[in-house]
Amino acid sequence: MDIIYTDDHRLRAAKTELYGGELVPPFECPERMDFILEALKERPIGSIIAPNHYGTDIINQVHDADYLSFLDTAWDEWQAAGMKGEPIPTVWPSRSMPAPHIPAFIDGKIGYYALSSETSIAKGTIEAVHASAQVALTGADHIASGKAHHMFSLCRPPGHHASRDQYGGYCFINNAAIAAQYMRQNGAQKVAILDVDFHHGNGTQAIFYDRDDVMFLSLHGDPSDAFPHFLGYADETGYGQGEGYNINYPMPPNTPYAAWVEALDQAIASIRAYAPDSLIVSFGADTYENDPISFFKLKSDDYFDMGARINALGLPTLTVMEGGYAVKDIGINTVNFLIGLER
Ligand code: SP5
Ligand code: ZN
Repeated sequence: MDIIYTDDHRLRAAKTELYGGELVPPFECPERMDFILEALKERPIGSIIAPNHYGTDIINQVHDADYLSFLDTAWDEWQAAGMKGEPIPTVWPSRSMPAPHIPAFIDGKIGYYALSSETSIAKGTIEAVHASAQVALTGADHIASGKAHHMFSLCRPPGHHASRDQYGGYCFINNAAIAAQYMRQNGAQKVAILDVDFHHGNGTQAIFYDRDDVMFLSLHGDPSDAFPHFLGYADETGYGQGEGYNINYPMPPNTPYAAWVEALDQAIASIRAYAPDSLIVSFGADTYENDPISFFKLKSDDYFDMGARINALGLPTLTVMEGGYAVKDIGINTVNFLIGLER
């Protein structure tokens, strides 16, 4: 399996994350990629190739134009307003203030377009975000054109928390969603997205919630106990045409692989019944027992089995990198998954 990767992710180097009431160095850091590249060097599974450039057409189909232009200028506007730290929202259009107007000043805009406050925007963020999107589109192209049966888009920043018009959870452009949209426009009638990151893929769910041409399935920490808290419950099953094409598997703290894999097998059975032309896996290594911000108990060897079970579907499969913050083991766990996928 070849790997799409670019060093441009390093342009995303925020200094701060709001965590536990303090500003700490971001969990979602450039070193995550270094450990994955290192593990791929020790156990090579294919060539590492640079992304192609597909422009912004597909991105514009998935995200709103006003949101994308906000991302383009957020850092500059924050700077121009004389703020000292990194852009973090402090006010939202909450239940008592629905938002018929998009404010002009950056403090208001950032609250409008953010779904959470841990994710600082920084100088270079938007460049890295667009590079990550091209990494996803390149992987989608290799699968859609039939050039490859398996492909790994080593995206950073991740994407699954980003919706049509909101960023957060370390995500800005939804890489898996644009990959799915690309595949739909290039031969695939039906695409399934299986999200195995520890966190619910709220952005991906929201983007495809009313569609039956892209099925979304997510295994994750119960949102009652875990980020993103407000989406990812089992009773969210899709809307309109999309009814029945969204499936959530929330699981409690300390879930071990033995229990997690029962949900995986159910998800795999639903994907098989849907019979998509291709599969996208939103892969996060934050299900790992030592992840610093998550609460599942998967062990490194479990990732082989996870990959092998998904591969048994026999579908052309694009794996897109999402989260994983136990940095020193993220490479081992990710490469274990990729090796399992080719078993
Ligand atoms: C892509 C991805 O994995 N994004 C995750 C974003 C999570 N951000 C909020 C984390 C809040 C964690 N609180 C955990 C308390 C653990 N003691
Ligand atoms: Zn995650």
